[in-house]
Amino acid sequence: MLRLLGAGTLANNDGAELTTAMNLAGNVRECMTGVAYTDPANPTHWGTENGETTYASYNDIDDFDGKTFSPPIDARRQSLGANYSTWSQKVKVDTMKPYNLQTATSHLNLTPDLRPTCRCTVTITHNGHTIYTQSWIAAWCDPSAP
Ligand SMILES: [Ca+2]
Repeated sequence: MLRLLGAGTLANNDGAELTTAMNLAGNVRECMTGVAYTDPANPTHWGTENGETTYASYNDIDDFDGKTFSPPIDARRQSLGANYSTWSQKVKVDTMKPYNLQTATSHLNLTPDLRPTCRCTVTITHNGHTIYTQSWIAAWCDPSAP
């Protein structure tokens, strides 16, 4: 009986850990949903631009590439603080071929119309172990199109 209860407790702990990880991934996805596809002032540049020194100042998707948030952030880009110090959110942004979303390609310093799709991936780790990974596709939209 004790063995059964112990197994149930372990399963509950694993479930709670996965739920937390899924929510932390959702936080990053929500952060990145509200920003531009490319930097409005410098659309051919990949990564953070001059002056974008904190995640609060990131204003386009590729600003998040390669960044790790630990402690993690919420959807409003606020740190979740010491209670989550053993968790991290790691972000990767890849340019994908628009006619084959399974294939990554170099973003070079192309304008967004020449690299119109990217895959955003957030990996959640807890105590150094990967718990959850989520990916989604973001696409550029020509603002001059009718
Ligand atoms: Ca930027």
